[in-house]
Amino acid sequence: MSQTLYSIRMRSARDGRHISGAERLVPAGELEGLAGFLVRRALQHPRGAAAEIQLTIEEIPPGRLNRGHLPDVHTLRVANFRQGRQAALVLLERAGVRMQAARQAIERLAAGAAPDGGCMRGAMLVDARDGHRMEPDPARGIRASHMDLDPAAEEELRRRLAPYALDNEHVRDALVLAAKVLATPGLVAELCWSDDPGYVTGYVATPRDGYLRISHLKPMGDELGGRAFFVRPGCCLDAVMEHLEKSVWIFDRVGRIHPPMDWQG
Ligand code: WAQ
Ligand code: MG
Repeated sequence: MSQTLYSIRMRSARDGRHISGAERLVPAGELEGLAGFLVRRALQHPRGAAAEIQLTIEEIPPGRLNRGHLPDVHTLRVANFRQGRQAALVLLERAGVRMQAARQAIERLAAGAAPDGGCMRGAMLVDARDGHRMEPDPARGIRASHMDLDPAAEEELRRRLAPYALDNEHVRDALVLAAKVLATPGLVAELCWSDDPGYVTGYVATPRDGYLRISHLKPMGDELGGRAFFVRPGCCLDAVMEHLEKSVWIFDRVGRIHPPMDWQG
């Protein structure tokens, strides 16, 4: 892909409350159609129609493009969100996050990690050893940005996800985001569950195990969700934030999609 790419990002809100965000990297010819699609997505969101919608479009200098691969996908079936959070704890600890730091992050997301008790617009940055939060703005958090799938990889991903009924926007977007997190030096794991009240599946992503879906990480109807990026202690915070928000990544290879299995806690 040698043509110039543009970053297009959408962010929507109502009364200052974050509703949704999305972003892609596309050639100029796709910007107009995609802008319409993203606006429609903001207006028809399950968390409510947006009152304010921001679109940002910027050209990407070709020299800034990095290429990478998506993680392998595993699906762990749990009986309920409590068991799911227990599973997340175990998986995070396995990735090098101290038990207490993992537990605290889960509790913060469950309680609403923003200062007003709602969802943050981005992610918490959490020290993997002592659990302290490092993002400069606890309402905004850190937003992973400037990443997308190569068109051929997107087609391949959709083909591989479809037999498991996983070919939806939540999964595709989250996989791309997790891939960028895993490509960020200094991050040891990510924890995520959605803020969409009807979407209860979340995940833990780690460099070694890949993208580990957990069938329930919150109760149905809950509007609180969020993300925690766990940082290796002593690592350079500025470089981590710069990489997550500014470096440009196209993922052109797809990982394996494993059949679901029951969590054996
Ligand atoms: N960077 C950092 N944090 C973000 C970003 C971003 N680009 N986008 C969203 N967040 C944070 C923010 O706090 C949201 O409230 C929270 O994550 C959830 O975002 O395999 O849909 O877009 O079945 O609601 C995961 C499971 C779905 C997918 C996640 O997240 C699967 C999802 P949402
Ligand atoms: Mg959402």
